[in-house]
Amino acid sequence: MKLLHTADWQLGLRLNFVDKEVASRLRAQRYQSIREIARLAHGRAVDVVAVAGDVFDDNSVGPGALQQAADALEAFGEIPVILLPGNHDAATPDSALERLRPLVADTVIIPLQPESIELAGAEWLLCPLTTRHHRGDPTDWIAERDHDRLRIVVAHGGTQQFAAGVDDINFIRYEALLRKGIDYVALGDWHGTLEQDPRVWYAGAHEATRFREQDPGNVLIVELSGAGALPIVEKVPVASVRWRRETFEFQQDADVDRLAQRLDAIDQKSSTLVRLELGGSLSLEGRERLDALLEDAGQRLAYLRIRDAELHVSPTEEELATLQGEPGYLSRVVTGLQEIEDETQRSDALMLLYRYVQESLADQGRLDTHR
Ligand SMILES: [Mn+2]
Repeated sequence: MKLLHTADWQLGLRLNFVDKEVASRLRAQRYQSIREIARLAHGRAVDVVAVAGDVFDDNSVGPGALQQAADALEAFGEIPVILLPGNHDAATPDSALERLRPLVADTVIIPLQPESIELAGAEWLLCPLTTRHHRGDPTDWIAERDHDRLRIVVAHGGTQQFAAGVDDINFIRYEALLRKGIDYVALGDWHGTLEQDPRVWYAGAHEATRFREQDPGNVLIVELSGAGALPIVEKVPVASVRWRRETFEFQQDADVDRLAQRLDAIDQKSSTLVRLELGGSLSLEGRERLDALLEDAGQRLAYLRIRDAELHVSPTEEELATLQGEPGYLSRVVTGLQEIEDETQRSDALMLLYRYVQESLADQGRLDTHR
């Protein structure tokens, strides 16, 4: 038996922090990647595709999103596809998956209640969430093994106790579950690919949804040779949108050029989101060049998030001399600014003054040429 395990497609994801036009392009990409998954499923001759919850990002998705999902699902043809309701698309009265059902073929299986079904010679134990926050273990209805066929669980929820007190919501006690005689547990909820146990895996989101995720963008091809045998699990990357985290430290102004080269080396910029963490220090002029560079990069990348709280400006002697000019009011201002203790505030204030002085010098130049 060969299974393609995927999860957390989060179709309809809004991506509110991204420019509107880009966000709609990235949303479309989530459907397009489903067609890639279907191509892989046919190429590897898988018997069943299981999507372990959060097919939709939200139950409130409209008819357009439902139709796009239905159209993408056509690509699986005769291969059975299980779409499990997760916490984002729980089988509540407003269930998006329930509304999807009339739009898709009979080969698409949408369990709205916990149930055991026979498919491709195996028993499938489907554990949909029927409420967003299920108090308890969504797999606890599963009985002990009483046959020699494969037993595969498809469920959505957490397996690690992150904080005391909240760990009983959608919480899967996988060790107890495995003791009931389970060959493979296909999980969703955690957006990175993660092996919890040789028989218990998170496939992760097929396309990332945020920068913090660890190793998203894959699906799993799972081979199960028979009841009791350990599964052979292969991770296959499918994402077409990249989310990159970069850090960069400035020691001198010339480093701005190094950063420019590094940003330029990113391929497929229009479908790459970058979170850039900056540190170190630059002169006022260096910071000005950096800002121009970042503005340009931000327009060419799908999205650029800048974290620069640890980047400070330290004016050169020349810059200070230019700012201070003749002894007088401005000179006293600059001296005052340099005494600001908070590094971020001092940097911001000096940059502001620097830009003001640059602009006023430029105006002066324009006036001079008109004379
Ligand atoms: Mn999810």
